[in-house]
Amino acid sequence: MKLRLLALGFCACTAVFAQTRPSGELIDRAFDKADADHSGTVGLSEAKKFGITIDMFRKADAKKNAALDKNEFAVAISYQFAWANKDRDDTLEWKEASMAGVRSKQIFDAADANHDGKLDPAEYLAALTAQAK
Ligand SMILES: [Ca+2]
Ligand SMILES: [Ca+2]
Ligand SMILES: [Ca+2]
Repeated sequence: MKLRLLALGFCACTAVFAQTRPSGELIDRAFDKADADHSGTVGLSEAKKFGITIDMFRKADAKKNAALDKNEFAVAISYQFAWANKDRDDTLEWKEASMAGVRSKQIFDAADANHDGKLDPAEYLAALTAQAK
């Protein structure tokens, strides 16, 4: 019985995790948009256009080859989210999101899928993807 409860608790956790963390599909879509020249990596100018700051780019560029592969790209996004999330509440309000590269309140509102006035990591990535050319 105790074990079953434990398993239930674990399932609830992973469900929340899956809901708020960007899915692989969301990352794929964002990466494809950010990699404007389809080179398979996101360079610094591509990252800047996507709204990733130089600092976050450098932090995430583990191989130090001035390009982000898909994993590094996801890391850069999560660094930027954590950096902008000054009150550490796991979501970005408009002021925080605007520091994290979300360019307009319209984009912010459109990406706020559950209409709570804040962006969770998945909504944040959706906002960056939506505004990318
Ligand atoms: Ca590229
Ligand atoms: Ca916050
Ligand atoms: Ca939201």
